[in-house]
Amino acid sequence: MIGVVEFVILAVALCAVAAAVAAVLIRRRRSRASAKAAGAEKVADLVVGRLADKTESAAPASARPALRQRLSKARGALSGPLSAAFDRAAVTDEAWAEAAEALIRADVGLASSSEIVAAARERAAAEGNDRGAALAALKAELHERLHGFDRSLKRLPEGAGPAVWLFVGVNGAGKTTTVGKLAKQQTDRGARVVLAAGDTFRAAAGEQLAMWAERASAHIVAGAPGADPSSVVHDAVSAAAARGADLVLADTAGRFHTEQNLMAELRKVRRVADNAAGTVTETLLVLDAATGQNGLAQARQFTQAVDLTGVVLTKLDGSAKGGIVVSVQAEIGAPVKLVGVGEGIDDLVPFDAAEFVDALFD
Ligand SMILES: Nc1nc2c(ncn2[C@@H]2O[C@H](COP(=O)(O)OP(=O)(O)OP(=O)(O)O)[C@@H](O)[C@H]2O)c(=O)[nH]1
Ligand SMILES: [Mg+2]
Repeated sequence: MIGVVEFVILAVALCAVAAAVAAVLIRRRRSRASAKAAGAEKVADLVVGRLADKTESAAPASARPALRQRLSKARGALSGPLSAAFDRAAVTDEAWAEAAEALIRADVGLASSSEIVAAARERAAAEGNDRGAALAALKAELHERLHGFDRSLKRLPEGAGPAVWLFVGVNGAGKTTTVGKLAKQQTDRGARVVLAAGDTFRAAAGEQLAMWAERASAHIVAGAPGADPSSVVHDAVSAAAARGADLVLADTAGRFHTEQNLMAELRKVRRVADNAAGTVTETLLVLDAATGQNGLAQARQFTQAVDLTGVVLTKLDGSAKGGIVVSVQAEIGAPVKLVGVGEGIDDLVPFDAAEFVDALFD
């Protein structure tokens, strides 16, 4: 038997133990709650971070990478070797030979590269003949060969019927994508645009163009698979005239440039487009910048068939061969009018010689 005193002592001890256990439990819960709060804060940071990333990726066109960034591969291929060539105590014959090699590697072409180096040597000699003078002379000579061309895309005066811009080129060069991007740019400027799905050769080509038409808010005229492309283009031009549209952008099928059928077909498309209610004011060769010297062979074939008015050089964003701008212009006598620098709808920009040369060198 325990007495009253012992009972009271036991009760007090039990209470003390219970209070201690309770205190420990409360402390633990508090620390878990504060850890949770800290975790929540971290999550919030991440979300804000991700939202910030999103905002950046959805930035307006003006905030997108400049041409210089898009041409980083081409710049690396040219400015690196040129800088190395003149990284010597004196500007030697060997340095100029290396410069010529760098230009040839960048696809400027053999003849143009030799001419540019010869002219740059003279220019640099008159300017002190040091590294700075040599690089500045090369840049100036490159610019000299590119500037001064009329690179505008011709439209017709109001009421003169629709202007037709015809896009030709080999498989996968970027014709359909270019038509889509350009349609968007033109409708954004208030032009009434009709797309002609002149590629009836590939089953999915019409659907691909229809998607671009939707994005660009342009009207599209397509034919049945296998239909005569010139009849589709004829219908598109008639529809454009009937609607009072300003512009018909005509996509065509891409096949090998050596195929006689394609060239005959393109000639017919061009003739029909010109004879209908519209006038062909641009015949643009769409050329993949990565095709290099083979691209020049293509350019020759197409210009014989359809009399090119200009070139759209696509995929310049992924190509080290920026020099093709010089050689293609020298080869066909028509300038590069537009360059493709990505797959997005806004990634087609007018070619600007000064901006281009700056982007390659600086
Ligand atoms: N990186 C990059 N890709 C591009 C550019 N232009 C087109 N492309 C891509 O190149 C591929 C072929 O483009 P298309 O427009 O289908 O080429 P196409 O000349 O119409 O091809 P065919 O109809 O088969 O003759 C697509 O994946 C495009 O997204 C560009 O400037 N840069
Ligand atoms: Mg196509």
